[in-house]
Amino acid sequence: MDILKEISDCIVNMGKEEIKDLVLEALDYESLSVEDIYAKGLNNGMTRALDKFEEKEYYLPEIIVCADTLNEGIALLKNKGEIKKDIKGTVALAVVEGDTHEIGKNIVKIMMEASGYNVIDLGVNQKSKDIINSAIENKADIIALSSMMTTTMENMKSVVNDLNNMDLEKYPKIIVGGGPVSSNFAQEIGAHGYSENAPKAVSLIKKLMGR
Ligand code: B12
Repeated sequence: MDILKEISDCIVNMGKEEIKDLVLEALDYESLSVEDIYAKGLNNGMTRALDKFEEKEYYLPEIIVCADTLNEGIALLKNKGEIKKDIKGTVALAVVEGDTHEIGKNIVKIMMEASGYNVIDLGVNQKSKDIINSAIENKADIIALSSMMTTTMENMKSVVNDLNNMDLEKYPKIIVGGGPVSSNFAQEIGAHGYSENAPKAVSLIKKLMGR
């Protein structure tokens, strides 16, 4: 079988143990380029895995292992040269002020990076002004906010209001997520979107960015 197809299948099949040998075979025996291995092998596999999630064939635990497998492959390629990724956009990702729950935010980050977005991870317990300043500095297309507590989700509203009160040429779009957050809440505070989990967050930003 074509080695690039084998790499792509390995991501879809969560072959965390096998991916290293396949990528090394593609590099050392087949002398394929880093770009082809990334685009036609690794990235192709992750896109197929995310399609399976959309079709409800895969759930979050499978997607996390697929992304781990992808990252093992990417780590090997990084040692061999620059990967020319087609960066689809920049996302400034933060957990809002008062909240230090970071597991969900980290999964969202893995998924967005695996799908070709440049993620500026601002960390947890972030003040509105710091989130907005970093987003502007990094020319973010999207500000993605996470909160796991009813007591901190209100701080998402401050980010929306503070951003709207600024005089900018181009405004990043704001998306929100986390345990207590809902689509109604997102609408109420004037955010541009909500999703209940990380793979759907990727579809959401794709939609908001028109790609
Ligand atoms: C793990 C955990 C902790 C860990 C956090 C470890 C860490 N490094 O993150 C520790 C032990 C430190 C902790 C501390 C506290 N916790 Co706590 N914690 C939890 C727990 C058990 C799981 C949260 C979690 O990680 N879920 C798994 C992730 C994967 O899910 P997720 O975050 O929802 O993320 C997914 C989606 O929501 C979405 N998503 C997430 N973010 C975003 C962002 C965007 C933009 C999008 C689109 C999508 C998206 O995608 C993610 C992946 O699919 C929950 C209870 C529960 N079962 O939910 C309580 C819970 C959140 N904690 C709670 C509380 C009260 C606290 C403490 C105040 C406890 C205390 N008295 O000290 C402190 C708070 C500290 C602080 N200031 O933040 C309460 C909150 C109640 C409330 N008010 O709403 C909960 C609900 C427990 C409860 N039933 O009472 N906690």
